[in-house]
Amino acid sequence: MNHRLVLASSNPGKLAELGALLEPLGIELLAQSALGVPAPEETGADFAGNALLKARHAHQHTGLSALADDSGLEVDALGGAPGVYSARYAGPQADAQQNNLRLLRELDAVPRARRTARFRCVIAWLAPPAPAALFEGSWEGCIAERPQGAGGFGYDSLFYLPDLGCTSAELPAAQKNRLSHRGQAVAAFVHALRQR
Ligand code: ITT
Repeated sequence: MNHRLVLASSNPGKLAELGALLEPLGIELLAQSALGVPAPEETGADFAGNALLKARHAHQHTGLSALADDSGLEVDALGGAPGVYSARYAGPQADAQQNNLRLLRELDAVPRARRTARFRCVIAWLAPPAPAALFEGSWEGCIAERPQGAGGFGYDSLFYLPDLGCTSAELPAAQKNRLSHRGQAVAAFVHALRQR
């Protein structure tokens, strides 16, 4: 395959994972920041709305086909929070460590059996004149009582995978990419790209 896409993300963790998944397939990703595209305000009501908004914004600024990833963590005991607010759970300028601390605080009194959660990812692909297309993935786990592991980004050090006996921050990058919400959404996107 030989495709060039602007990647509508400013998150270095996502850029690294999407690059590792797509570049070996001959899909060249240009980070929107390298093309001077500012990050848009994420005003969508759900992951799909935000993914579409980001893809449209990057396409409008560059004229290139665009790919966007909107993702986040849904915790059952918190009614699905932080959800679309995952990146700014502890405030608009919060970093991953502050978000993780807030998550641990919110779950302080919640026992292990009720700490179930999932990562969700929606990828939007906009390559006019075709209509925008959406691809989804989700990854089940639970929230650990303390951080473990240094890989990945965001909430990975708290996302415990009972079947594997470790957090997603303890997985080699390639294994996380094979299993993750993002890896699943990318696989569906690649399948659709091959059909076009
Ligand atoms: P862009 O919008 O620029 O892509 P963002 O970080 O603002 O970057 P989102 O609004 O989609 O992106 O928020 C996603 C957040 O969800 C991210 O910042 C992490 O906190 C969390 N997240 C998503 N995927 C994750 C993963 O694979 N591992 C850990 N945390 C993840």
